[in-house]
Amino acid sequence: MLRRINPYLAGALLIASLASCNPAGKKEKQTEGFARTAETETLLTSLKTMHQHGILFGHHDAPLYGIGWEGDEGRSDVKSVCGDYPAVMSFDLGRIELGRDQSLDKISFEKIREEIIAQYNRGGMSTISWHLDNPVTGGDSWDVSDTTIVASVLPGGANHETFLTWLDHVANFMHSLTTENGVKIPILFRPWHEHTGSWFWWGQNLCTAEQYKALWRLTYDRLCEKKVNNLLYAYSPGSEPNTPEEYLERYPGDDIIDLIGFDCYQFDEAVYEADMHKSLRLITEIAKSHNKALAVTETGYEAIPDPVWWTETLLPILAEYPVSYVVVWRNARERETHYYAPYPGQTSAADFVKFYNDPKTLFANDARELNIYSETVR
Ligand code: BMA
Repeated sequence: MLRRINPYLAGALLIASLASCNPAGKKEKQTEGFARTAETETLLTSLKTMHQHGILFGHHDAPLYGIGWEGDEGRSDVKSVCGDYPAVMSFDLGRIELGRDQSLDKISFEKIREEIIAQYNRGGMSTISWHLDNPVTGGDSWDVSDTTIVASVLPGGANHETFLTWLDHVANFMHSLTTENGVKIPILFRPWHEHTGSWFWWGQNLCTAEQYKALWRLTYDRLCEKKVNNLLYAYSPGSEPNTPEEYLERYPGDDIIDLIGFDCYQFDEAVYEADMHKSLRLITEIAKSHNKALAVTETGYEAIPDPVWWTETLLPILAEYPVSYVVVWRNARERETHYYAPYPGQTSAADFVKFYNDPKTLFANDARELNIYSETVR
């Protein structure tokens, strides 16, 4: 937890954030007069320098539901345990592409929009993933019955036009994320994740590297064309890559990607620790040479059976690297053991309070204190 900001550090950060907003810094993302909002650029600077303060803690679907509850106003399992909201909230847009009102996890997109606005107003940030349906079979993201899906949505493919309408639903949602004063809320968008495995229709064995990169380019270009100017973009493979070459094999390009990360879950502790260190070493090196922010975009230990997992497994690993944030996955109210954050009375709850009290971890109040969207204050 951050208790106070070092004034020397604050000065250095101010200079860093001003530098990032000069025209040269912005040039990367300018496509014919189109530029991202100043708050979005500042959030990127904040993420790049966040490790000097600590690690933002995040939880997927945090304010929407938890163990034994759904839709309660102002509630989050993390907050019930430690008294503060996560600094990062992760949400998913799966099924928005179909024009539906509810996500694949049966949450209304209107509610997600409200919670993203609330999270911004309390000084925290939001990231969005997209478990979209399979556009050919009508199955879900995990329908890997066909290896021609990615090719079919690219220019010239049979489903290209339909897919553009899917991207437009995403664009409309991103545009709708504005405060009552009309401020566009910056979002870290994380589509096409875990592609180094083969469980999603955009995965490793389901398309070529060129097709995967073209899918990213199409996504990015369409959203730019629709003037979506409040997005940062995250590249988020699994922990499969062992070398920089493997990690970058399907990397869409420095002009698209702002933050690099990976998804990695604990099953066996020794394997988890080895994979986390390997992947963190890799992205630390790549983030430095490519000037990107870095994060652990998804992690966790399902049902957290280890009472000291937070302070004896997760935190010691993260503390060795310049990580901006870490997100643990959702506390599903509909799948009994599918939860990744503690709730009151859960085995690891006391250890989570210790984790929260550690100066290295940052929650929503810390994010507000750090003013992650405002260069003048930073
Ligand atoms: C997965 C699981 C699914 C869920 C999906 C999107 O990892 O939690 O139950 O539908 O994420 O949130």
